[in-house]
Amino acid sequence: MSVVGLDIGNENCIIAVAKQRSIDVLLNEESKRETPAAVSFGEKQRFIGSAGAASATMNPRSTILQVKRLIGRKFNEPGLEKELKLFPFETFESPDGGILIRLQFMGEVHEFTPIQILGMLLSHLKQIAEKNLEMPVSECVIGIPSYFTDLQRRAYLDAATIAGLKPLRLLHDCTATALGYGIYKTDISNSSPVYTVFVDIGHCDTQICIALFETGQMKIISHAFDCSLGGRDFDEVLFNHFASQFKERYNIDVFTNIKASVRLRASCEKLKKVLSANAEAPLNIECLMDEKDVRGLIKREEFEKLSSDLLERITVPCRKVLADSGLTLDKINSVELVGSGSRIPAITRILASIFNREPSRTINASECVARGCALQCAMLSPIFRVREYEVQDSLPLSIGFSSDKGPVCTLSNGVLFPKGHPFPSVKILTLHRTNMFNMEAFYVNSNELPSKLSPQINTFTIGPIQCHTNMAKVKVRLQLNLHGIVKLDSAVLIEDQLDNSVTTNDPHLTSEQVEDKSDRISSVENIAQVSDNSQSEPPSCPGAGVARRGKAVKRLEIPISESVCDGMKRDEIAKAEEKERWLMQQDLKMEQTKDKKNALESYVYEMRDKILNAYRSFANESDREEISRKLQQTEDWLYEDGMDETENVYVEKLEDLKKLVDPIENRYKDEEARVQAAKDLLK
Ligand code: ATP
Ligand code: K
Ligand code: MG
Repeated sequence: MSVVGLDIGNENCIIAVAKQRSIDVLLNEESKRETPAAVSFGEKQRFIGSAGAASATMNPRSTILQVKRLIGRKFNEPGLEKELKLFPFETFESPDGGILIRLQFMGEVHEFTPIQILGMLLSHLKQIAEKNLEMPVSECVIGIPSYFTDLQRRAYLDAATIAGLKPLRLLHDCTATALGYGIYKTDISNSSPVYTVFVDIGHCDTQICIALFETGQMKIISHAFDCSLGGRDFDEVLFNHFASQFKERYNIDVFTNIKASVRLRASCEKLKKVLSANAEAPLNIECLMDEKDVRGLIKREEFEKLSSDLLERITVPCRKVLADSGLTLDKINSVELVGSGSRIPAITRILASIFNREPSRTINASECVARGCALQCAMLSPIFRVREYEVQDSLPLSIGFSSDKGPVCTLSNGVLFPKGHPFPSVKILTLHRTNMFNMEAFYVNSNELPSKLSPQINTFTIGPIQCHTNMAKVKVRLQLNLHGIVKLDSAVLIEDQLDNSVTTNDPHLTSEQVEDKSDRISSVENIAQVSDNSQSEPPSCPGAGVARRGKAVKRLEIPISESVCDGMKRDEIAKAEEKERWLMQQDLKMEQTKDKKNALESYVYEMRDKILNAYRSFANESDREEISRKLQQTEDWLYEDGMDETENVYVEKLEDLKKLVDPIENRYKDEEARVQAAKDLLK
């Protein structure tokens, strides 16, 4: 069993693995630690990761980048249109209002959901890990942005299923970073708690959290974010600057040309990186558009002036995370800066002024999320022993419950899990119901939600209820699980035949009102940090009755069902899995074909040399001529008609050549062996 942590970035993905004594980052097929989050569809196969990024400029319309941005989002969401315009690939609305990506693949039009594309990326990372570790990989922990909604979290799990992965936890990026930081920090004494701010600026977003470290544990105090502020936005500033400049200077409109836009954006990103280390940076692109070469230059100062709005925006989540934590600045022990988007020097300056101290860069800025995830995976995995260390996350978005009769009376106004609530956690609600009913989970403050996503989470149906008295209680067990997903664990009917305390004969008094009177506080049991199996209540098993003998209390499991808004249905997932298997098969076939073609090519080169040198004396002139001619023929064929053949054709060609060469090769080898034997004798 493997213990793997995955950081799926909008730009780069990292795979970390927990070993006995360390957390290692795995290298991809190009021996790189970062794998681009790119899925490209070629004429005959897909190219994913490094190979995918390599075809991004050649094949922009069939190369999907930043798919993470599209997960769980609605096509008509406010603000999304602007974002979709930045992508060179085609998107449109799916029948259920989601996003579909349409592209050209193997000479046909294909449509994929963002979840499917994410599944492909995950599957590629899985393959890299399996190759490295030489064993199957399925258990993992995957980093997610803290602002992800329930739907987006479920989408990640679906993508993982499609890829054949089993996430033990979806872990907030910042929490992963904080965990990796805290567990190795040995200077945390019993007496003084340590508060650290983690700022992660990635390609598309900014996430911030404040963590409290004490001996043997870490608690996240608050999360804040700007879900559309990252390195990409700084690239865009440069892109707009140069595109406008080139319009005037060269009379070309890059905005209207997909390929030119892709190339200019890529150059602007490089330029931005150069500006992080230099006071000015040049831009040169050959033949950008209308066969014109372009040149430009920008000073760091000017870049900072152009990005002043973006820089100002970074202060907003910083202030929020502090306000939500209830801490004053003097309580903060350090500010840790991670995410490669944070390498812009002006960002450090801004953060220093807000937090009143120089941010530190003691953590590996690009690998910390994956490393933290691998560590969490090790902690959750039964096969691994990790030092006792408690991790408690904080809910970033308030979750409420309502039932058919309006908000469920809990803390206030239907909020069951308020923002900042520790999780995982379980709550048991006691409701006075005698008939089947629905409960709905929703995000309470839609203004907390990124880009005004739908506040709906899902609907639970509880019932039918076979109730014999009018004083029955229904105990509903709700869980905010390790992934931050809301689950209805079970519903139990409790008929207490002796207890008359909640009896009411007033037919106008509804059960909700009864509950209001008697259960306002006591009806919500808070069970923080409960693992799944530590509860005494039996797992839900529809219809199964549990009667406690000797007591006049009857407990009966009530059937429950859940309908998730806009989630993938089981058969849709199965279909996607099948498609993914087919695509993998296709890729594999092409890879094997390439291998066979390469084998033939190298054989030709090797034998051409050998036949003139090593094998020369083992073949007569006419054989040599015949073989040389055949080798030349094959080489010519490889560059012309044989450029793009099937696997079998290459195998057959190689066999044909071998038939000619093998007898000679065998004579040579026999002679070699004889010589060696003679040498051995003389020793
Ligand atoms: P996200 O967290 O948004 O999903 P990600 O994890 O892939 O994305 P990172 O790898 O943390 O993002 O950061 C990528 C961003 O960092 C890109 O915008 C890239 O241009 C930027 N970047 C990388 N190196 C530098 C540098 N030296 N100076 C400025 N920006 C940089
Ligand atoms: K990353
Ligand atoms: Mg990131």
